[in-house]
Amino acid sequence: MTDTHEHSEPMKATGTLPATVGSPADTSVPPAAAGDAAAAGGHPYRSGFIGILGRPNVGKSTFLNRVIGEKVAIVTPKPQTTRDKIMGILHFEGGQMVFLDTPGVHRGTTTLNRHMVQVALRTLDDADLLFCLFEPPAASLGYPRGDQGLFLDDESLLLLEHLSRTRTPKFLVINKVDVLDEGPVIAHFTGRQALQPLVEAVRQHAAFDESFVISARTGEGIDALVEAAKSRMPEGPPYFPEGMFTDQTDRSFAAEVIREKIFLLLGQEIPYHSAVTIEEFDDSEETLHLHATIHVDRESQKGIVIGHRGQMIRNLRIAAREEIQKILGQPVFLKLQVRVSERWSQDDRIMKRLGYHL
Ligand SMILES: Nc1nc2c(ncn2[C@@H]2O[C@H](COP(=O)(O)OP(=O)(O)OP(=O)(O)O)[C@@H](O)[C@H]2O)c(=O)[nH]1
Ligand SMILES: [Mg+2]
Repeated sequence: MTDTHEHSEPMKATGTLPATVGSPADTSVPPAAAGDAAAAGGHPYRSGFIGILGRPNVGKSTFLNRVIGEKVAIVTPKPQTTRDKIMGILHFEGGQMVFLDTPGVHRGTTTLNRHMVQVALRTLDDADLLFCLFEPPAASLGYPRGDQGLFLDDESLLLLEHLSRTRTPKFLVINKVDVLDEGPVIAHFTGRQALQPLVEAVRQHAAFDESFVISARTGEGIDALVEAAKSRMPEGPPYFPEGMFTDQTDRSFAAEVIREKIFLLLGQEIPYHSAVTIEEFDDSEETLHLHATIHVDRESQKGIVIGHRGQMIRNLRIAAREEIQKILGQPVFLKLQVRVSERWSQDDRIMKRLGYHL
C-alpha cells in the first residue's frame, strides 16, 4: 500500500460503521448520549441526517461529492446512475452532518427500479432535513415547455407528491443554475428569470422551509446552503469518527467505479441491465488485487460488453483501474469477467446475491 495519494488515508478509515449507526433511522439518540458529546465551550454537539432527493439526473451525487470534497458517489450524464443510498459525512466545529445521496425518484417496473425508489423514499421520514433538488428547464430534456411557461415532469410530480406528505423540514434546492447563464431558456424567460416559473410550479405542490439556488458543478451557492443546514442540526452524538467521510468500503466503491465506466462507455440499455460484484479484494500487498464480475441480463448483452475481440471489456478495465488507482492511491491489478445472470433486475433472490439490500 502506497501513501502517495491524499485520498488513501481517509478512504481507509471508511471500512467499518460504528456499531450504533446502520441507517438514518438510528437518528433517535437518547439525550444522554448527546450530552456526552458536548463540544468544548459548553455548546451541545449537533448532528443529523440530510436526505438528498430528486428525480434522476438532477445532480444529487455531484452535489454530495462537492459538499464532501471527495468522490464518494459515481456520476454520469445518464439517469438512474445511483442505485443505493450513499453516505457522505461532513465534519464541522461542534458537529457533523451526514448526507444521504439517494437514487432518483422515478416510475419503473422492475424489482431494481422499485428498490431504488424505495431507498430514496425511506429517507423522507428518517432524515432530519431534506434537500429536494430540481433543475432548470434548459438542463433537462424532461420538462415540456410551452407558451404558458413550464410544466413539471411526471417524475418531479411524483417526488412532490411524496414530499407533500412528510413533515420532515425541507429545503427547495435548484441545481445547475450555471446552465442559465448560457442563454434563453423558455419562450418568455431568459437567464435566471427562468427559475421563477419553476419555483412557483414546485411550490404549488409542496411547502418548503427555505429555498436555494446552487450549482453543484461550479460550487455556487453551496456554502450558503450548508450553513443553513448546519443551523438546523439537532443536538446529537458524533455518529462517525473525525476523518471518516463515507461509510462506503473501498471494495464497494471499486464496484461502483466499474459500474460508472459501464454507464459511460456502453450505450442503450446495457448500463441499466448491468450489475457488478467483487469476487476478490486483496490489499495485503502493495498492489491491490481486484477480481470483478459484470452481470448482465441476457446472453446477447454479454457479447456487447466484451466487444469485438475483447476491445470493450479492455476499455472498461483500463478506465476503471485508472480511477480506482487514483482514488485509493495504490497500484491496482483488475481482472474483469462478464456473466449472464438471467433477468437479475427482475428477481429478488438474484439481486440479494448481487449485494442489493432488498
Ligand atoms: N451544468 C451542470 N451540470 C451538472 C450540475 N450538477 C450535476 N450536473 C451533471 O448532471 C448529470 C447528472 O449528475 P448526477 O450527479 O449523476 O445526478 P444524480 O441526480 O445523482 O442522478 P441519478 O443518480 O441518476 O439519480 C451529470 O452529467 C453531471 O455532471 C450542475 O450544477 N451544473
Ligand atoms: Mg446519483
